[in-house]
Amino acid sequence: MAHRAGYVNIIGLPNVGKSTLLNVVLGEKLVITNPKAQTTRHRILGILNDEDHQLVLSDTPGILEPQYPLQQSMMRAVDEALQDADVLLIMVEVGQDPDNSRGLVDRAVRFEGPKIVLVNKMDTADEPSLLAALEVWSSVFPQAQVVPLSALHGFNVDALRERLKELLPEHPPYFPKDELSDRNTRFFVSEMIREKVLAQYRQELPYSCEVVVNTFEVSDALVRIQADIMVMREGQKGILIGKQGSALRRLGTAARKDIEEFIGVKVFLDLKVKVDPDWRSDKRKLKRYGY
Ligand SMILES: Nc1nc2c(ncn2[C@@H]2O[C@H](COP(=O)(O)OP(=O)(O)OP(=O)(O)O)[C@@H](O)[C@H]2O)c(=O)[nH]1
Ligand SMILES: [Mg+2]
Repeated sequence: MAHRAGYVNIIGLPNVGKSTLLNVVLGEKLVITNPKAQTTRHRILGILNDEDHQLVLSDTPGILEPQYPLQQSMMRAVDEALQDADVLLIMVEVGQDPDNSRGLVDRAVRFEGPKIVLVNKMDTADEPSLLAALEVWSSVFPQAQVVPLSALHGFNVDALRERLKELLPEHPPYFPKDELSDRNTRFFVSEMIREKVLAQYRQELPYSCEVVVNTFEVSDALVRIQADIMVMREGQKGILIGKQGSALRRLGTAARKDIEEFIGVKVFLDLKVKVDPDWRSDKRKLKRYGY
């Protein structure tokens, strides 16, 4: 059998379940997910390999109207994913109104290759609203297959994975067959720390944070990691650290456990909080942080 390989890129509004889908298709918790919108800030590849297939899935940031340079970079990541997709997965959630999804619809209609609309979170809807959603999205994208899905509960995921393999073009692998992502361990470590910031703090604080891993040293059966959490204001630094450092300690413990599980060795994690008022808008800094 000829080898099949290709890029399957997931786009959608914030918080519809794109990252959850990438993880469940891979069968591995690779990317971070959270009930807050704008969890994903980069395009991240997750690679599913078997003997005859290489499915290169792209997670992307949720589509929004950018307000500052970080968000502009996030939208560039989306537009890049539209350029190289072999198959486009357009993810929406039950109850989403196409009229309030212009950024998504306008981008997706221009894509000429095979596309599938995934109506996610079907577990939250009754049958009439699910049927109505399928009908609405079929009229927006008459060329696309429209399928209901629950990424969280795995409903329809196996069928989707098999369908995607069929849609892949004949092509040799793009990446070594033992690779799971284009991103390195440091990247995933910084994301795991950021996930705990999203989980532990409210309102705009997570949106003002960036995590930078400065050192990652392997010594015997231990990895020593030093990372900075960047915030935009002094007040945010105080909140992040908490009374006598209690909040930061809780964050560090939670992040360390996830990192240990991810890399499979004991971790010593040293977190520092720094104030940098303009990291989200300074193009040079954004570049340094990988945006
Ligand atoms: N009920 C239900 N919740 C889901 C489903 N899929 C994802 N979620 C939840 O929706 C929230 C957002 O999921 P994410 O995967 O982070 O969404 P995203 O589209 O990647 O979000 P951004 O990165 O912010 O654009 C999380 O709380 C998920 O657990 C689903 O099928 N059903
Ligand atoms: Mg995401």
